[in-house]
Amino acid sequence: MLQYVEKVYDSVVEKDPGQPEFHQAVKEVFNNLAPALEKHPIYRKNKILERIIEPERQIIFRVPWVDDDDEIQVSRGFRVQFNSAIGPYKGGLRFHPSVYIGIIKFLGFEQIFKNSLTGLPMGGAKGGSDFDPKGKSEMEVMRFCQSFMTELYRHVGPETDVPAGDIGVGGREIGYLYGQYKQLVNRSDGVLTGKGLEYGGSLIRPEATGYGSVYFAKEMLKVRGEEIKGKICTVSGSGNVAQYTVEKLNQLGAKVVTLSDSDGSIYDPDGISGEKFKYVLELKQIKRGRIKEYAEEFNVEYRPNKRPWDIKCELAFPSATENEIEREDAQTLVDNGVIAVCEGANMPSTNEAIDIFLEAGIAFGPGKAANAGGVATSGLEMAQNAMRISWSREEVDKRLHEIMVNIHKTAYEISNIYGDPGNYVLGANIGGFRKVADAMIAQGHW
Ligand code: NDP
Ligand code: 2IT
Repeated sequence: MLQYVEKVYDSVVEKDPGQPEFHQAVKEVFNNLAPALEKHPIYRKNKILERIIEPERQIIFRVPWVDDDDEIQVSRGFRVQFNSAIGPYKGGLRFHPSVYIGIIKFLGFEQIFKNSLTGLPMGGAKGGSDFDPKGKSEMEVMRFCQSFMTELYRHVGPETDVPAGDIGVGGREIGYLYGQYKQLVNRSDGVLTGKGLEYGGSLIRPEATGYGSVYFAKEMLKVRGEEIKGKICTVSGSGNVAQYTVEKLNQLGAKVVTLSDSDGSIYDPDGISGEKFKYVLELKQIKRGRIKEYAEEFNVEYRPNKRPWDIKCELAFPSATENEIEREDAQTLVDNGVIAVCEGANMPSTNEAIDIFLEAGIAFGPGKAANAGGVATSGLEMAQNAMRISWSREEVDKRLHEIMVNIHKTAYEISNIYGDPGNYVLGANIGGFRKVADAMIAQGHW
């Protein structure tokens, strides 16, 4: 890292020492920016690094709610509006007990560059709560969402900040949040994305992150004269992103042999497809059960507390959470002959794991590029809401596909320009950064 870049990075750690995930995300981006800063001194002159690491606004609020035993519970709510240089703040909400300001800042920081890469006018933000939806009744989830929006509504709006889903926030939660927003402002507008189809949602938004991740993998493989068809794939997680990654991989003729959740993973060497895939959707979307039940239902191996990465595969799609591929997992994947790793989750690989992938010369799709299909399709939902129309499945899917092809092209071309062809980490970081930095300069010093 250039000495100057290192100095700015050190100041981040010094100012907020208790936020390791945020430091990790900044380091990953900063590692690649030195050559761009040398080539374009205007960024340093305008103090872009010093400005970009400081969120424009951070909101932390009390979320009181009443549980089914009539007890008052108090959760903590967050919205970090990180950067609005290229458009209204945009990014998901995460409900998970591990949420604190450091997690929201890492996700918000990633979102700035990811949204820039989509080519759509969206700034970066993230929010959420330490509320744990697991094991809560339908009414408890509803009351929590209503209380959360009772504060959040004054900070968001279709031209200001447009939240969406992330871990623990899917169609059900977006519905309750939207209902409460409408009660409070007496307006039907596109303040959230991931809405139900009946009230302004977009076709393909539920599928978009998973589909997009596979479209990105397809482009990376194309460069290497390879294809998805016939490949053995491991997928982690079993939530929204994992489910639609599996669906698209099956459609393209690959075989998916693993899924996981925070309790463990399943290994099905015959492939998770057909009726078995339908069972996963029902298990996770309706029953809200555990992935262990799949192993019991279909008599396959359940591996308690184990991630999928020791299972031999050609393509790996980490789609659960941050830091789920550590150094040893990365080495195991490489030793077992993995060709491509495509990040459906945000920051699933540690920086040490990324180094192993890059050194091994495999195709590595970093999250901010590979999982951008979700937010890109959120951008398409915003566009449809603004026009008061809805596009067909085919129309949205075609646009999503085009966007993923373009993100791949941008990242690949930039990796070439900077002399490290096929390094998508470098390509995505510089590609995402430059548009935001140029917009910040154009709009003056604020
Ligand atoms: P879901 O809540 O639908 O699913 C999350 C999955 O990951 C579950 O299987 C969950 O298991 C598992 N998981 C969550 N936390 C942990 C943990 N600490 N350790 C092990 N497993 C865990 O979320 P999504 O599928 O929407 O999100 C998955 C990832 O994709 C996240 O990193 C998210 O930020 C990212 N992402 C999501 C997008 C979207 O549009 N939804 C867009 C781009 C990225 P369990 O049920 O046991 O908690
Ligand atoms: O991490 C992400 O890009 C998301 N959770 C989706 C954000 C969005 O606004 O659709």
